[in-house]
Amino acid sequence: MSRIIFSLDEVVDKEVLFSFSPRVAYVKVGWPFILKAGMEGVRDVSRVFEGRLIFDLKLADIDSTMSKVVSSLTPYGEGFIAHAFVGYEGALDEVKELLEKEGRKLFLVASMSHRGWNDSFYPYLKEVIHKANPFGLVAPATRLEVLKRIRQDFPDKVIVSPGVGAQGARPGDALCAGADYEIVGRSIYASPNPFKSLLEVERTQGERLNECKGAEDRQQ
Ligand code: OMP
Repeated sequence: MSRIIFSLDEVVDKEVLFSFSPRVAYVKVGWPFILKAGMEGVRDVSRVFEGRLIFDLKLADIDSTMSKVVSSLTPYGEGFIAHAFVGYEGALDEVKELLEKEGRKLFLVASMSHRGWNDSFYPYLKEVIHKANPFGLVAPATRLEVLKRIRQDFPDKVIVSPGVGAQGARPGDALCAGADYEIVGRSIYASPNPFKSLLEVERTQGERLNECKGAEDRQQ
Protein backbone atom coordinates (compact mmCIF):
# COMPACT_ATOMS: atom_id res chain seq x y z
CA MET A 1 0.00 0.00 0.00
CA SER A 2 1.49 3.32 -1.07
CA ARG A 3 2.07 6.04 1.51
CA ILE A 4 2.61 8.72 -1.14
CA ILE A 5 0.20 11.50 -2.05
CA PHE A 6 1.31 12.93 -5.37
CA SER A 7 0.93 16.71 -5.35
CA LEU A 8 0.07 17.60 -8.92
CA ASP A 9 0.77 21.34 -9.00
CA GLU A 10 1.75 21.34 -12.67
CA VAL A 11 0.24 19.90 -15.81
CA VAL A 12 1.99 16.66 -16.80
CA ASP A 13 1.51 14.18 -19.62
CA LYS A 14 -1.42 11.84 -19.25
CA GLU A 15 0.92 8.84 -19.61
CA VAL A 16 2.72 10.01 -16.46
CA LEU A 17 -0.61 10.07 -14.62
CA PHE A 18 -1.52 6.59 -15.87
CA SER A 19 1.83 5.20 -14.74
CA PHE A 20 1.46 6.88 -11.31
CA SER A 21 -2.13 5.88 -10.60
CA PRO A 22 -1.50 2.30 -9.42
CA ARG A 23 1.58 3.37 -7.41
CA VAL A 24 0.34 6.28 -5.30
CA ALA A 25 -2.37 6.43 -2.66
CA TYR A 26 -3.89 9.73 -3.80
CA VAL A 27 -3.30 12.60 -6.14
CA LYS A 28 -3.69 16.11 -4.72
CA VAL A 29 -4.67 19.10 -6.88
CA GLY A 30 -5.12 22.76 -6.01
CA TRP A 31 -5.23 26.19 -7.61
CA PRO A 32 -1.99 25.84 -9.64
CA PHE A 33 -3.37 22.80 -11.48
CA ILE A 34 -7.00 23.96 -11.70
CA LEU A 35 -6.08 27.36 -13.13
CA LYS A 36 -3.92 25.75 -15.81
CA ALA A 37 -5.90 22.66 -16.71
CA GLY A 38 -9.43 23.81 -15.85
CA MET A 39 -12.26 21.56 -14.81
CA GLU A 40 -11.71 19.33 -17.83
CA GLY A 41 -8.21 18.62 -16.49
CA VAL A 42 -9.63 17.92 -13.04
CA ARG A 43 -12.16 15.47 -14.48
CA ASP A 44 -9.38 13.71 -16.42
CA VAL A 45 -7.20 13.34 -13.33
CA SER A 46 -10.16 12.13 -11.29
CA ARG A 47 -10.89 9.48 -13.92
CA VAL A 48 -7.28 8.29 -14.09
CA PHE A 49 -7.03 8.06 -10.29
CA GLU A 50 -10.56 6.64 -9.99
CA GLY A 51 -11.64 9.37 -7.59
CA ARG A 52 -8.59 9.04 -5.31
CA LEU A 53 -8.18 12.80 -5.46
CA ILE A 54 -7.73 15.34 -2.67
CA PHE A 55 -8.67 18.96 -3.38
CA ASP A 56 -6.20 21.32 -1.78
CA LEU A 57 -7.91 24.71 -1.99
CA LYS A 58 -7.02 25.62 1.60
CA LEU A 59 -10.63 26.57 2.15
CA ALA A 60 -10.85 29.46 4.62
CA ASP A 61 -14.14 31.32 4.46
CA ILE A 62 -17.66 31.47 5.83
CA ASP A 63 -19.92 28.41 5.66
CA SER A 64 -21.96 29.25 2.55
CA THR A 65 -18.96 30.23 0.43
CA MET A 66 -16.99 27.12 1.31
CA SER A 67 -20.06 24.96 0.74
CA LYS A 68 -20.58 26.38 -2.75
CA VAL A 69 -16.98 25.57 -3.69
CA VAL A 70 -17.13 22.10 -2.21
CA SER A 71 -20.49 21.25 -3.83
CA SER A 72 -19.06 21.89 -7.29
CA LEU A 73 -16.17 19.54 -6.65
CA THR A 74 -17.54 16.60 -4.64
CA PRO A 75 -18.19 14.50 -7.77
CA TYR A 76 -14.46 14.48 -8.57
CA GLY A 77 -12.62 14.10 -5.28
CA GLU A 78 -12.58 12.15 -2.06
CA GLY A 79 -10.92 14.68 0.23
CA PHE A 80 -10.94 18.44 0.84
CA ILE A 81 -8.30 20.44 2.73
CA ALA A 82 -9.53 23.44 4.74
CA HIS A 83 -7.88 25.78 7.22
CA ALA A 84 -8.84 25.24 10.84
CA PHE A 85 -8.25 28.88 11.82
CA VAL A 86 -11.64 29.99 10.42
CA GLY A 87 -13.28 28.26 13.38
CA TYR A 88 -16.18 25.86 13.60
CA GLU A 89 -19.52 27.65 14.01
CA GLY A 90 -20.62 29.41 10.83
CA ALA A 91 -17.70 28.02 8.87
CA LEU A 92 -16.46 24.43 9.14
CA ASP A 93 -19.69 23.10 10.69
CA GLU A 94 -21.63 23.33 7.41
CA VAL A 95 -18.76 22.07 5.26
CA LYS A 96 -18.28 19.09 7.56
CA GLU A 97 -21.98 18.21 7.34
CA LEU A 98 -22.02 18.60 3.57
CA LEU A 99 -18.94 16.43 3.09
CA GLU A 100 -20.30 13.75 5.39
CA LYS A 101 -23.58 13.69 3.47
CA GLU A 102 -21.62 13.24 0.23
CA GLY A 103 -19.36 10.57 1.72
CA ARG A 104 -16.29 12.82 1.37
CA LYS A 105 -13.45 13.56 3.79
CA LEU A 106 -12.43 16.77 5.50
CA PHE A 107 -8.75 17.45 6.22
CA LEU A 108 -7.81 20.40 8.44
CA VAL A 109 -4.45 22.17 8.50
CA ALA A 110 -2.94 21.72 11.97
CA SER A 111 0.44 23.20 11.10
CA MET A 112 2.15 24.23 7.86
CA SER A 113 5.51 23.26 6.45
CA HIS A 114 7.03 26.66 5.66
CA ARG A 115 9.39 28.65 7.90
CA GLY A 116 7.01 31.52 8.58
CA TRP A 117 4.22 29.41 10.06
CA ASN A 118 3.55 30.31 13.66
CA ASP A 119 2.87 27.30 15.89
CA SER A 120 2.08 29.46 18.91
CA PHE A 121 -1.57 29.46 17.89
CA TYR A 122 -1.65 25.65 17.71
CA PRO A 123 -3.62 25.43 21.02
CA TYR A 124 -6.44 27.38 19.32
CA LEU A 125 -6.28 25.21 16.17
CA LYS A 126 -6.34 22.12 18.37
CA GLU A 127 -9.59 23.28 19.97
CA VAL A 128 -11.19 23.87 16.55
CA ILE A 129 -9.97 20.49 15.32
CA HIS A 130 -11.50 18.76 18.34
CA LYS A 131 -14.82 20.48 17.62
CA ALA A 132 -14.79 19.80 13.89
CA ASN A 133 -13.60 16.23 14.27
CA PRO A 134 -12.28 15.96 10.68
CA PHE A 135 -11.21 12.78 8.96
CA GLY A 136 -7.63 13.93 8.68
CA LEU A 137 -5.01 16.57 9.38
CA VAL A 138 -2.17 18.26 7.53
CA ALA A 139 1.06 18.44 9.56
CA PRO A 140 4.59 19.29 8.43
CA ALA A 141 7.35 16.88 7.44
CA THR A 142 9.74 19.81 7.87
CA ARG A 143 9.25 20.07 11.66
CA LEU A 144 9.11 16.58 13.04
CA GLU A 145 8.69 17.60 16.69
CA VAL A 146 5.52 19.46 15.75
CA LEU A 147 4.30 16.49 13.72
CA LYS A 148 4.94 14.13 16.66
CA ARG A 149 2.99 16.39 19.00
CA ILE A 150 0.05 16.52 16.60
CA ARG A 151 0.12 12.72 16.31
CA GLN A 152 0.05 12.46 20.10
CA ASP A 153 -2.85 14.90 20.38
CA PHE A 154 -4.83 13.18 17.61
CA PRO A 155 -3.99 9.47 17.65
CA ASP A 156 -6.99 8.52 15.49
CA LYS A 157 -6.68 11.03 12.66
CA VAL A 158 -5.15 10.33 9.28
CA ILE A 159 -2.16 12.66 9.00
CA VAL A 160 -0.91 13.80 5.60
CA SER A 161 2.47 15.45 5.62
CA PRO A 162 3.90 17.93 3.09
CA GLY A 163 7.45 19.25 2.84
CA VAL A 164 9.16 16.13 1.52
CA GLY A 165 11.79 16.61 -1.19
CA ALA A 166 11.76 20.19 -2.51
CA GLN A 167 11.15 21.68 0.96
CA GLY A 168 13.96 19.66 2.48
CA ALA A 169 12.41 16.76 4.39
CA ARG A 170 13.69 13.27 3.62
CA PRO A 171 11.18 10.68 2.40
CA GLY A 172 10.13 8.44 5.29
CA ASP A 173 11.00 10.79 8.15
CA ALA A 174 7.44 12.04 8.53
CA LEU A 175 6.11 8.45 8.37
CA CYS A 176 8.48 7.53 11.20
CA ALA A 177 7.22 10.55 13.17
CA GLY A 178 3.60 9.41 12.89
CA ALA A 179 2.26 10.56 9.52
CA ASP A 180 0.17 8.17 7.46
CA TYR A 181 1.07 9.66 4.09
CA GLU A 182 3.75 11.94 2.71
CA ILE A 183 2.79 14.59 0.16
CA VAL A 184 5.38 14.93 -2.60
CA GLY A 185 5.23 17.34 -5.53
CA ARG A 186 8.13 19.12 -7.22
CA SER A 187 10.80 16.55 -6.44
CA ILE A 188 8.76 14.15 -8.57
CA TYR A 189 6.91 16.08 -11.29
CA ALA A 190 9.71 18.60 -11.91
CA SER A 191 12.40 15.96 -12.24
CA PRO A 192 13.69 14.88 -15.67
CA ASN A 193 12.26 11.40 -15.07
CA PRO A 194 9.17 11.63 -12.83
CA PHE A 195 8.55 7.87 -12.71
CA LYS A 196 12.13 7.15 -11.66
CA SER A 197 11.86 9.86 -8.99
CA LEU A 198 8.62 8.34 -7.71
CA LEU A 199 10.34 4.96 -7.37
CA GLU A 200 13.22 6.63 -5.56
CA VAL A 201 10.84 8.24 -3.04
CA GLU A 202 9.16 4.84 -2.52
CA ARG A 203 12.52 3.16 -2.00
CA THR A 204 13.78 5.78 0.47
CA GLN A 205 10.50 5.66 2.42
CA GLY A 206 10.81 1.87 2.68
CA GLU A 207 14.41 2.04 3.89
CA ARG A 208 13.66 4.74 6.42
CA LEU A 209 10.61 2.86 7.74
CA ASN A 210 12.69 -0.28 8.20
CA GLU A 211 15.27 1.74 10.14
CA CYS A 212 12.79 3.37 12.49
CA LYS A 213 10.76 0.18 13.00
CA GLY A 214 14.01 -1.65 13.77
CA ALA A 215 14.96 1.03 16.31
CA GLU A 216 11.49 0.79 17.93
CA ASP A 217 11.72 -3.01 18.17
CA ARG A 218 15.15 -2.77 19.81
CA GLN A 219 13.75 -0.32 22.41
CA GLN A 220 10.90 -2.68 23.39
P1 OMP B 1 6.26 20.24 -2.95
O1 OMP B 1 6.91 21.18 -2.00
O2 OMP B 1 6.47 20.59 -4.38
O3 OMP B 1 6.55 18.80 -2.63
O4 OMP B 1 4.67 20.42 -2.77
C1 OMP B 1 4.05 20.40 -1.53
C2 OMP B 1 2.56 20.52 -1.70
O5 OMP B 1 1.94 20.48 -0.41
C3 OMP B 1 2.09 21.83 -2.34
O6 OMP B 1 0.90 21.56 -3.06
C4 OMP B 1 1.78 22.71 -1.15
O7 OMP B 1 0.79 23.68 -1.44
C5 OMP B 1 1.24 21.68 -0.15
N1 OMP B 1 1.40 22.02 1.27
C6 OMP B 1 2.62 22.44 1.75
O8 OMP B 1 3.64 22.46 1.05
N2 OMP B 1 2.73 22.83 3.05
C7 OMP B 1 1.68 22.80 3.91
O9 OMP B 1 1.84 23.13 5.07
C8 OMP B 1 0.45 22.32 3.45
C9 OMP B 1 0.34 21.86 2.16
C10 OMP B 1 -0.90 21.14 1.82
O10 OMP B 1 -1.92 21.40 2.48
O11 OMP B 1 -0.91 20.24 1.00
